[in-house]
Amino acid sequence: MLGSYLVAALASAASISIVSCQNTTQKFEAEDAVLSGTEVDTATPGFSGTGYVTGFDEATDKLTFHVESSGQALYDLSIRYAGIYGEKRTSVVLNNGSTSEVLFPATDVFATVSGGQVLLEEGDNTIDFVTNWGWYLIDYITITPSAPRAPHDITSTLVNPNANDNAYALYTYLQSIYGKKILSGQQDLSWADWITAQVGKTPALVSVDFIDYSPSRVEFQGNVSTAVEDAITHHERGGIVSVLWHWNAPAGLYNTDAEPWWSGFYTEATDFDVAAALADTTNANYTLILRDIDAIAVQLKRLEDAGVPVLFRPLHEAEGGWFWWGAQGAEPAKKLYALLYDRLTEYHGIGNLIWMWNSIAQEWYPGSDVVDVLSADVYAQGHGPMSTQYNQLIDLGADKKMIAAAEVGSAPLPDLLEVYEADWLYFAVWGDSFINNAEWNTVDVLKEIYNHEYVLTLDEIQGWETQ
Ligand SMILES: *[C@@H]1O[C@H](CO)[C@@H](O)[C@H](O)[C@H]1NC(C)=O
Ligand SMILES: *[C@@H]1O[C@H](CO)[C@@H](O)[C@H](O)[C@H]1NC(C)=O
Ligand SMILES: *[C@@H]1O[C@H](CO)[C@@H](O)[C@H](O)[C@H]1NC(C)=O
Ligand SMILES: *[C@@H]1O[C@H](CO)[C@@H](O)[C@H](O)[C@H]1NC(C)=O
Ligand SMILES: [Ca+2]
Repeated sequence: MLGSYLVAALASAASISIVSCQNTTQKFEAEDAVLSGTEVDTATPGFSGTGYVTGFDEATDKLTFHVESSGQALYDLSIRYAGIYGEKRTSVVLNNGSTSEVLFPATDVFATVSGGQVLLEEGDNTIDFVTNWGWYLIDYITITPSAPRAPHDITSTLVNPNANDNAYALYTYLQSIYGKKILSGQQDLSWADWITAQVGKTPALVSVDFIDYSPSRVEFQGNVSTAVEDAITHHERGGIVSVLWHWNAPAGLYNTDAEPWWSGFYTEATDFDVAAALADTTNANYTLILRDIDAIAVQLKRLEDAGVPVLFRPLHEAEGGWFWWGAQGAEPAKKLYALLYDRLTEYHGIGNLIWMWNSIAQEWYPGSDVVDVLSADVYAQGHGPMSTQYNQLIDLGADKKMIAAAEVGSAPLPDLLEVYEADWLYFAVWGDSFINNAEWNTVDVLKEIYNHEYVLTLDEIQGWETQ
């Protein structure tokens, strides 16, 4: 997570193909829709109808389509747009409620992207496109009734041939609930305990951050991380544990007032070049990468020795580029992941990990032989089902990998998850300024979610190791 990328719903949107015996696709021209702060234009050729809509420059500028449905039903939304000013994002708001974000890749001409799915109610519905990054052209949208989701086809084995029994116990349990329930989750034990106090239920899953075990932080700070102890605490009360790692760069921290040492996981706070460091194994910076991985191995080993299986999510949000491990593009990020995987599983022989990947784009994917669970971090307000990202991850993993909402700003509403068949394995809300911020989650909504029959809480998963 963190600050400036509240819109970290990274996606390379793939176009959908509509296969149907009868053509039930309905098309709506943007120039015939309701404009608010936006305008019709015709300067860029290749549009359908009499023009397209542009002028998304103020935050509240929008385009509203009115769409009728004969009953409540799920539809695939497709958007014809042009990204002539580069890659952009739009916010799609359904019936003034749930908001999703759609990435518009840069294009020279009009092109089609999937806008995910929309659940239309009987009668009139509104689909708004609101500025977000702005500076795109919208030609038309189509909606097509969604086909039912095919059954999942999840791989029964973990990628590490030496995965231990604890990792398998967790993986087997996760498969048993996948598509039937969602695990509630929270970043940081202290915020999980805050939920217990506010909501009266405790998250099933707690994610901890190994940030403060990064050697380049340890050398600066006087305090000691308690992430391992926190994970063990949650495990001992019957919970499920995930680990992420805001890896402070091994070297090259600017450590200025603007970019202090503790921001050293951000691309903008270090000149550490991951591509150069990985280019040659005799490089001093390659050695520093190994030093850091070995420091993390010590902590993971403590969890392994304590019998704690871990949903391990390293190099998160790589494709965003805002962390140094993603700053040089897909190839170095994948190479670093491969090194991390080999070093931890083979050199250190760590067997308690379920390996998670946390980017959506195909070109960033390290491969199905080194990833057990796919995930995305989605910061969008409104408690929506995040079905765009879910469907993209289904495509990425050919539906053979379970899919988690590893970081969210707003916890998803279970009724929407069920009707969208967005079968996220778990959701984990980020900590300070998200879980405790009514713009993202009111306590009342959290109570509704945590008490919902579809959502598993700590009390409901007791004994999962032996199920
Ligand atoms: C189906 O309808 C849509 C919208 O009217 C149109 O764009 C598309 O070309 C049609 N497809 C076929 C196969 O007729
Ligand atoms: C959405 O809000 C607008 C005003 O902000 C209102 O005119 C419209 O009727 C609302 N639409 C729905 C579907 O509630
Ligand atoms: C560790 O130190 C940093 C910086 O000195 C501080 O921001 C952070 O809150 C400390 N963490 C804990 C767990 O005490
Ligand atoms: C290692 O990285 C640091 C920080 O970016 C850089 O200053 C140094 O030149 C690099 N060393 C080598 C041998 O490339
Ligand atoms: Ca048009």
